[in-house]
Amino acid sequence: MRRVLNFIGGEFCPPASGKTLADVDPATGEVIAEIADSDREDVDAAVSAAARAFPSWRRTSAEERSKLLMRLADLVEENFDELASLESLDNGKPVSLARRIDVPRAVRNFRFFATAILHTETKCHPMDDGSLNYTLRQPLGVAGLISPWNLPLYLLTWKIAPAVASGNCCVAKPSELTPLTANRLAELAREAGIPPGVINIVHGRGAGAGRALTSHPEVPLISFTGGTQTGKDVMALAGPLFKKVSLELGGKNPNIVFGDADLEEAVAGSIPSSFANQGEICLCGSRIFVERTIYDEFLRRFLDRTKRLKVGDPQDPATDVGALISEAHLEKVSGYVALARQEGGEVLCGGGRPAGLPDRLRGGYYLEPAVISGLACSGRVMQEEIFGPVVTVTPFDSPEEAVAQANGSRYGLSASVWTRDLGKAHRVAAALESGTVWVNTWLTRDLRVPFGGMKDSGVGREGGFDSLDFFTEAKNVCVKL
Ligand code: TXE
Repeated sequence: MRRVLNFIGGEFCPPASGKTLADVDPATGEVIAEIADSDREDVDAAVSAAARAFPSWRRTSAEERSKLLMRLADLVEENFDELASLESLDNGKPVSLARRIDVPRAVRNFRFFATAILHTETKCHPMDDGSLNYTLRQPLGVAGLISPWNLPLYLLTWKIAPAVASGNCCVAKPSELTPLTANRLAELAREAGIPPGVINIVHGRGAGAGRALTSHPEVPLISFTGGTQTGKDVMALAGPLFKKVSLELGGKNPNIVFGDADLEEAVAGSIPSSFANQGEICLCGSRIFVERTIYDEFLRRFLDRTKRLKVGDPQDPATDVGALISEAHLEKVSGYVALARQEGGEVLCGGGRPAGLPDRLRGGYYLEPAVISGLACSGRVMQEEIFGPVVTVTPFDSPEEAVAQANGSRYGLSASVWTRDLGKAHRVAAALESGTVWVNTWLTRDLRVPFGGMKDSGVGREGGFDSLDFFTEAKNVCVKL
């Protein structure tokens, strides 16, 4: 049985309490690892190690920090196959997806920020009397990084890379449901020669290690990705301590298909935006709105493709949809399919357990991708984040109606718009209440752009120089001449 220990000050160590949690393979329901169930004492030790490493790390030249992070990126790449298969094992996602998205993105995260810090600029504000104001951007100290289970290594490195590249040391708390790639990353960080204490990883539950980190007085900054409800708790704990906080929370994203869209492309693009990673991506377009003129034809083609998706063994390279993260989550997602029926919706396909799974997968958490129509936009199924392979389809008659339906949500993370009319695309994009709008695409990510949500989808923006701004403090120096 694998043992996942904390990584503090460059050493692997068990939690002070000796307590552990079971890590379960979602594909089979079997326990695959025993992980540290850390609490305040462990977080204190990790924060102390980070604080000890900080004075030297902040003085380390940007060139040297860059070199070390590039080495870490190379090591992640050299261990590509192992990391992809660990991610699939731990999360239940298809290994093909981990190979296509998760691991390559982890490599890019390190390379992107390792090189970005070599190209920073700062502002100077000269005054009429000749005095000069210039802005220093300086690291804050110990960054607290809390990441979820859906894109474990991808989102963990999205936080670690800019935090340490800009001169902070960090204490990261990965999700207790998916600790394996974080643990491997700790080994690789040591191998890359990242000095002890610069990257610390504490495993355990949100209520224990997560809250201890969020409320730690020596951690001036928290970057959190996870559920909206948890985000409220993080904000409530961090607020009175005046921490800098960035929250990437849930989504209930609209996917709007206009009658003049390239229908085949819109259908093909709507399949991954609905079901990639079992629908467990905060950016998934879980509410599809289709112009009535093409509604029937869109639905026919979309259902046809959905039914052809291969649900099953995440380690099989041919699998499109793997297992949901946990039994509790499967119950939650299935509960929404039942609720959709109660709310008067029609489940056009899926929503049940796939037939014909091999014996080995009997205990796993599988759900056939579900397409639901006939729901009111104000009902719970169309308002609450389901975070599974469940999508709703709703007709609309005008751009104004599409925008009103799309914006009729407390979330505002991302949106997709499919149309050949460029003017309409711009107008609709400007009117949508969401942090990202994709036109004729989904999940096309440029790491330089601001990324984050409006409304209940979060606070703050990360990505590119927004990340480097977040992980540094601006200091104005005024020189009287
Ligand atoms: O996430 P949590 P959960 C959504 C999705 C999902 C729901 C709950 O709808 O069904 O959130 O998922 C740590 N203080 N998303 O419960 O709890 C936790 O240990 C500090 C959307 O798994 O938000 C983990 O490391 N930390 C999302 C991380 O927070 C706490 C991705 C996220 O866990 C904590 C995941 C606390 N009080 C779920 N409680 C996205 N936007 O991508 C938990 N944690």
